[in-house]
Amino acid sequence: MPSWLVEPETETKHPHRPRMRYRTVWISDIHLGTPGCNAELLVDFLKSIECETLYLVGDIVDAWQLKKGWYWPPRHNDVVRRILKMAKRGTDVVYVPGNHDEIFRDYVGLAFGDVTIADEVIHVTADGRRLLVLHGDQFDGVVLYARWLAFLGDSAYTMLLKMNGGVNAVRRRLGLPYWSLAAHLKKRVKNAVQFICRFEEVVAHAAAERGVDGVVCGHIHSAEIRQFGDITYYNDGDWVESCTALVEHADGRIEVLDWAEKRRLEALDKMKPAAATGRELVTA
Ligand SMILES: [Mn+2]
Repeated sequence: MPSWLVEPETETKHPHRPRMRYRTVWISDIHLGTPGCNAELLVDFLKSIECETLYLVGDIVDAWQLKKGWYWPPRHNDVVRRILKMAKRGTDVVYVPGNHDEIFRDYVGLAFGDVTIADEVIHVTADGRRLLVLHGDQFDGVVLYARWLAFLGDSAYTMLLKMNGGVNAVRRRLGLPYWSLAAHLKKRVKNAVQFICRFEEVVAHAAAERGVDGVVCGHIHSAEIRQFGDITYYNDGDWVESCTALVEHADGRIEVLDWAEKRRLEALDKMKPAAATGRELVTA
């Protein structure tokens, strides 16, 4: 076992703070190995929760960026160590790789210690709904050519889905940078909103075809809960731009948790004089 796994963690603030309990937690698009990753906030979040199942919904490690130039500060170890600690303490940790960590897709079906790796999973909520859990990059090609596909039909749709994975596998072998729809669209900001809408529709459509009640994904860094007919679309957001997670309560209720916002509000609250918030009366 590498030494950094057994060494004590770098920070031990709030050792006795009570943890928030959830049945399930979904996080994705952490992008460890890049300066954009909000590792401190994520460790703070993971230390604040307890859950039966933790889904890592892809792009946890950014292998494409690491290949370009190594970037791995100690706080990125803290994230990995915290997740492994949760797994060791009994949380069922399921890792569903994404496009930036697709190297792990070669290990689907295997378990690393207490962490299971799967390409996609069906999660059953406490109220009995079946949710398809996958990263979401599988649909990039479909989203890009959605308008054409309306004319070309289902076989073209299936072909595009297969091609999407193939294209990047070949690019990886040739040492070319990763091609992503998200990056492609960032250059054309005007289309970003339209793209997000279309992505949500395409994913919900795929879920409907699979006969599930809903779908949980990440990939587009945009946390959301939306209803498309009978299908509920859930996106857990990211830990680069927004610092969000999806949480399932004991009764099956699922909500987006905006951790950065929550911490911001708490900090603001502390700055207010006690009389103004009425806090004295509440705690006295
Ligand atoms: Mn992705």
